[in-house]
Amino acid sequence: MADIPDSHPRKSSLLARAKLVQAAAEGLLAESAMIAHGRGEAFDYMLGEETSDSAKKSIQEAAARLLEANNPVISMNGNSTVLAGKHAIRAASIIGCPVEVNIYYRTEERMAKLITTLESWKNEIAKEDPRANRVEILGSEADGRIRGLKGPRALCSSRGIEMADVILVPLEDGDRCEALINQGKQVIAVDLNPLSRTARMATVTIVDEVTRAMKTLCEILNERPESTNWNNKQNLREALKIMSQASERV
Ligand code: PTJ
Repeated sequence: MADIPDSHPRKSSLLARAKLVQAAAEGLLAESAMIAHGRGEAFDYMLGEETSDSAKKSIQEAAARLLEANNPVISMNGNSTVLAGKHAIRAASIIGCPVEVNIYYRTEERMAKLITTLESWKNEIAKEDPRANRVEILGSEADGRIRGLKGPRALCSSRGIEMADVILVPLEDGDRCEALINQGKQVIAVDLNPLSRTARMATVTIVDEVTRAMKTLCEILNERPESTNWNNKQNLREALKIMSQASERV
């Protein structure tokens, strides 16, 4: 990994890029992963590359809903696994839920590599926190279906996404988010673009960079918050307001 001094103002952004470049070379990512990440970076610039107060509130709501759920699950794709896979396992250890690898551009090779990566991080984390031993990494048995979708995008685990009532899906696509909502599930999305279809369709949208959001989620889960009467439109408007105030930083 690149040797970047701590004083470099763009250190975390450069480290994230280096991780993605390495993961792409190892075959973990979709071909368009970098395009998606670049779009995210542009929105993050507008946010000042920090977790806003309104994003913190959405993370609190997400934590509460995951803790109150009967069958919660954390769904991970290529980018989110590489950037925040360890935090996902830590969060799942606290919630007591599985992590499911579920990717948009599905190949059996990528599925296997992502599952192996998460399994090895799980074993590492379990040395400090034995609760991680109980976190199941699902995805290899595609024995469930997301109704309303066709082809490989509909595949999921019957013990994960198919039976879940609350799903945390970082970097989801709009169609799948809509299909999950249509099945009466609560979808918690992490998406830096507050105008994406996913952001607008989700029950709770965390407009924040996935690494920061998942780290903050782990901290907030330990505070055991309670859910509220959440207004997601208002939440998205607050994110857009922060972005529109970026002109004040010029
Ligand atoms: O691993 P796969 O096969 O599931 O494919 C993953 C990608 C990301 C390539 C696929 O899901 C995709 O094409 O995604 P989109 O439709 O480009 O959407 C990605 C969304 O995530 C965009 O709205 C971005 O703004 C947002 N985004 C990108 N990077 C980050 C992010 N949001 C939070 N944190 C990020 N680091």
